[in-house]
Amino acid sequence: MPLEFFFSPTSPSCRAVWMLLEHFKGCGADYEEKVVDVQSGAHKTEEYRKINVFEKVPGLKDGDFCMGESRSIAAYICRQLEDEKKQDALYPQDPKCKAKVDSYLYRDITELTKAFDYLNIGGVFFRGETNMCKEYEEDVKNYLDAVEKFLTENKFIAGNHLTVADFFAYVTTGLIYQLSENFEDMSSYPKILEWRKHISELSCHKKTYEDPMEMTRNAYRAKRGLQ
Ligand SMILES: N[C@@H](CCC(=O)N[C@@H](CS)C(=O)NCC(=O)O)C(=O)O
Repeated sequence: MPLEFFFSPTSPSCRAVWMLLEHFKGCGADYEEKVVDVQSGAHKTEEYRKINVFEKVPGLKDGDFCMGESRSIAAYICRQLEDEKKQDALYPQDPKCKAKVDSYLYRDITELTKAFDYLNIGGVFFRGETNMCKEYEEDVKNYLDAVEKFLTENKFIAGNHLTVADFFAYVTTGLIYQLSENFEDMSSYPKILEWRKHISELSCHKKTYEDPMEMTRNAYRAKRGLQ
């Protein structure tokens, strides 16, 4: 039975997991896409609560095992689909390598929330507001500086090979870079640009990142009255 992935294609919380599943699909591990219509409240039904009791996307079903929370879903998927002896695993077994990945994943929860606050995602999409919240701009810059530093020291976020941390960091940095007009010029972040180019060449990129992100960007800009 393939893994069943419950998600909304435009949700930033789902995107890294979707990229990961599509990446594994490219290596032969299939999964089933189950789109959850969050707009119509499909995540608040009795049926969906069996997948994720917190009524959030993403959710995952593996036989009769169900779980929520994107970062732990990503770790679980890797444990199920990766060869445990693999040296360059997306979710490493080695305690120190795994700790570096986990360390970014935990931090990413805060950084994604700050990016949401800065972009005023709630206000723009649900309350008719058109402003970003500039008071969070410094936090967002500090985050990008930290990512630039990681990528100056190593080729990827948590070391010298691609891991799940890269998928999550790609989504969070991308929200800032692609939605905020104040970060369109990323020339002071050359390592981030080089790393993003590398990830954009993965076969999962167009379907699970580029196309849905373009929809998100168009919707966000239209709501803010920008062209
Ligand atoms: N920490 C959770 C966050 C999930 C989350 O907030 N998902 C949003 C979509 S981006 C959602 O389900 N929103 C629906 C709601 O809150 O009613 C994760 O990473 O999985």
